[in-house]
Amino acid sequence: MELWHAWTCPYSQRVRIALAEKGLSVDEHVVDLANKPAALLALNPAGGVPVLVVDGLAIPDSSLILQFLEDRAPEPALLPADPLGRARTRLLYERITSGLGPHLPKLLRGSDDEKERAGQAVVAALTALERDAPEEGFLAGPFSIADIALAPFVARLPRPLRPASLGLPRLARWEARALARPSVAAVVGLGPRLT
Ligand SMILES: N[C@@H](CCC(=O)N[C@@H](CS)C(=O)NCC(=O)O)C(=O)O
Repeated sequence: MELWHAWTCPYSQRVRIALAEKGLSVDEHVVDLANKPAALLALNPAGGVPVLVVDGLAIPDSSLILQFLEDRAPEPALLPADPLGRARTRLLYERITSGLGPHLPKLLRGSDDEKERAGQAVVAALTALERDAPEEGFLAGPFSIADIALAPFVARLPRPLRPASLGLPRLARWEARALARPSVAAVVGLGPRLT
């Protein structure tokens, strides 16, 4: 398998965390998004990362890649075994992705006005997540794709928008547990900054 990714792209980081959890190795192609190689555009004309290439099939989206990895290597599982638990976990994953994902680029690179509005949206999304966050363990019980979705986003937030600064105690404790997990620490804590 080949993975095209950018070090600081949270969606690429999701895939790298899942690969580490499952003990799978890939040939890595690190992309500078400001200077996309033609080979990436051939695989994904939209030019985005991550892209996982398996036996000639290019899978150009982190959610689809995580689903493929779960099918290819079901153990250790990143989804609960029961259908309802799987549905709950996937709903949480989608809520995290749609609640935070669109705001991060604006928070990091937007105008002052965009930053302000993105910050408010992030506070609203994290405050809503706090209501459902567990006292212990991970977001859906055992470590899962929901934690993999949220950890790279939270790790990129400026300190005033991190759960502890916002007075969200359950999410703050979750953050400490999630970022200390070896697969997460290795991916969100290290690496040259390209984007
Ligand atoms: N829905 C995609 C989103 C991926 C995404 O937004 N990737 C960004 C980098 S973090 C990207 O490649 N943007 C295109 C660009 O910068 O041209 C996924 O989940 O994989």
